[in-house]
Amino acid sequence: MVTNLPAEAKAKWIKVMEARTIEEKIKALEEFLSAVPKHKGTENLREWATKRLAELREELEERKKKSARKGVSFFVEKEGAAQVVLIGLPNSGKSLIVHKLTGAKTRVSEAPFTTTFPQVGMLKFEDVYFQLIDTPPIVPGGGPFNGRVIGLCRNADLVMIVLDATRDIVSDYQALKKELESAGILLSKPSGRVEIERFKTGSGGIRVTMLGELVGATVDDVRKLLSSYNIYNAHVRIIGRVTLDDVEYAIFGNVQYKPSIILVNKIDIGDPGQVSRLRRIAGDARIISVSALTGEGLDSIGNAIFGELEIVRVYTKSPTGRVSDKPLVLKKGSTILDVAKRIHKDFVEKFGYARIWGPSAKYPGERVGLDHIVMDRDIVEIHLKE
Ligand SMILES: Nc1nc2c(ncn2[C@@H]2O[C@H](COP(=O)(O)OP(=O)(O)O)[C@@H](O)[C@H]2O)c(=O)[nH]1
Ligand SMILES: [Mg+2]
Repeated sequence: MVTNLPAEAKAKWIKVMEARTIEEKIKALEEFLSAVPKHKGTENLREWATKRLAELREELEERKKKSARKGVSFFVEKEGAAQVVLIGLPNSGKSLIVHKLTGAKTRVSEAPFTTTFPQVGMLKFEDVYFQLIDTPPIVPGGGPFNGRVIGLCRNADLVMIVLDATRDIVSDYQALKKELESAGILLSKPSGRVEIERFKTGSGGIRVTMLGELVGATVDDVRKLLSSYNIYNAHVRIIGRVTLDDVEYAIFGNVQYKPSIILVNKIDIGDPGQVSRLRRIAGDARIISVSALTGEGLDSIGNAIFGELEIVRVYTKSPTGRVSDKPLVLKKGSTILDVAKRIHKDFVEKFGYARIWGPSAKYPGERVGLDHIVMDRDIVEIHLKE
């Protein structure tokens, strides 16, 4: 159901979009929320806006503390091939898992809420590193760290959900999933996606590119919806199957898909029989049974992360022959153009041709252009124009 917001609320949302500082954003969001009428159609939106407000307030607190040098920041700068955030209820074993996988000195304890700050470690997988982040617990329905931990998830490349096999893993998983979803983080791939690129100036109007289909709505409906939010110049991309609701959510920018992996921990003492029940409700999420205590199952985590991230490794080779031993890590579907950009900003302009060895090459040393799609373990040699 489209939210059917009154013009007043839409005008307030425009203020939210225009807010520059975090303080302005908080104030604008508060005013927006009070202008949103309470009915079934706005329920998700109100819940999302309330959570976003809580996150922003916590972030503001965080910044104040930081500037007063009283505390450590929750934000973690990305390092390595990907950032993976481990989340879970208190005592599920997050800290012990991160310690076992990375050697990081996390705080492990029987007492809940032992971890109060993100703790970072690097997990080596073949020739790449993943950054793992141990976090304070999430408490479904409301806990002191929920907002900030969810903020970490928003920024991460992958979320690892740690469940405790001595508890009811199905209901714990559902509770965590709900907590993330109501904050706009989806764990299952949506059937479609909307991208809205707004232009502040110019008079290009609303351009809609269809890379999929609009279900139960027309392009004209999209235009009308956007103009009701005072958006008159924008490029909208419809990817996959998309409803008018999805377009409205894209205006709010509030839903985002995150790849995830489920770890069923404490399998040494828990009930392994529950895993098949979890599998039935967890869609296509990958589930790994582990014991942080005995080490069982931990070996397969690196490979699972790699597979879930849909990344490829490409090794560059100089025309004189040396192949780099450190790969470039790129999204699946990347091309020679992306490789060239990564090596040097001038490489695209000066690009002549590339030679390629490995899985994507028809024959070793095949000569290819900028649009050639690379595959995992390719070796690429770029030749510049004379
Ligand atoms: N038997 C068993 N105990 C575990 C396992 N993983 C963690 N624990 C214990 O569970 C408690 C909580 O672990 P911790 O890593 O601090 O959990 P966190 O709160 O999620 O970070 C500690 O007493 C751990 O020793 C496991 O796989 N098996
Ligand atoms: Mg912990």
